Amino acid sequence: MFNDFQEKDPDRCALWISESPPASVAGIFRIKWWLFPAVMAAVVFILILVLGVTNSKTSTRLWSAEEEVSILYDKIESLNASLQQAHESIKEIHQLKFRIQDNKDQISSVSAALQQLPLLDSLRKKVEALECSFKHIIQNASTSGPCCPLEWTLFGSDCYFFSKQLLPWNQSKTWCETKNAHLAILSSDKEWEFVTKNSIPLLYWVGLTDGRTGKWEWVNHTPYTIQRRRWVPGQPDAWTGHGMGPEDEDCAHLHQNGLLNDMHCSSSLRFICQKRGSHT
Ligand SMILES: [Ca+2]
Repeated sequence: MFNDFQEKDPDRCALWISESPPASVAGIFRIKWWLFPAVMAAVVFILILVLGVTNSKTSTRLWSAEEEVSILYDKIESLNASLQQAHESIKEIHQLKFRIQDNKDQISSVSAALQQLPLLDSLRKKVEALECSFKHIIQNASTSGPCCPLEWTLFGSDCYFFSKQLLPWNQSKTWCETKNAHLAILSSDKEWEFVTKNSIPLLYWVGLTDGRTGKWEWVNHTPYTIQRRRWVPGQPDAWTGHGMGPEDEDCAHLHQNGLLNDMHCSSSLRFICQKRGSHT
């Protein structure tokens, strides 16, 4: 029966054969021939993709690491600069310390010198007393009255110095003070007469001003009442047209005729110092 079926329906048999043909060795070989390179190409492609992605990730990581290294390098540079600056600051501090020490030594020296000032003043008075004794011996004087330094003139119990140097009023005042004296304070008529006899016909500052309070006073702050007969007529006039500054004329001087005039204190004139005579 089975054979009948094969014989009676050959087309059907052929169809069966074509639907399920037996795999031949050549066919299998052809399939493997193109399949293997394709698989290999796919593998290579995948490998390239994987390597590419991996490489990309590695590159990103390397770039990030480079960035971090660069930042770290900048920080190290900054730290080095800070350290250098700190080093310089330490050097300056050391130098400052030396200077402070040097100033301290100088201050100590000045302090020690200042402590010697009373001794120096005492020595100065002794020298003046000795000078006074010598003067008495030279003059064969029997009295032991007051004495004046060289170039100073004795009148009464005071010594007067008529300068040849010209200075502004304030500097004249200071000059007198360095000689333990003051600008002349004229009290009595005899004193006015003595001083003007020595001052005429030159101009000399005296110790009279209204610059401190607006009222005339002597340099020891003793109030002064204006006596017209002692002043040049029309003075003091507090003139402001001198062009020597905003102040008017606040300082008094003896004019050529021995009378007083107010003048701008910055004017340079001769000056008269006064101090007590020394005793033996
Ligand atoms: Ca005047």
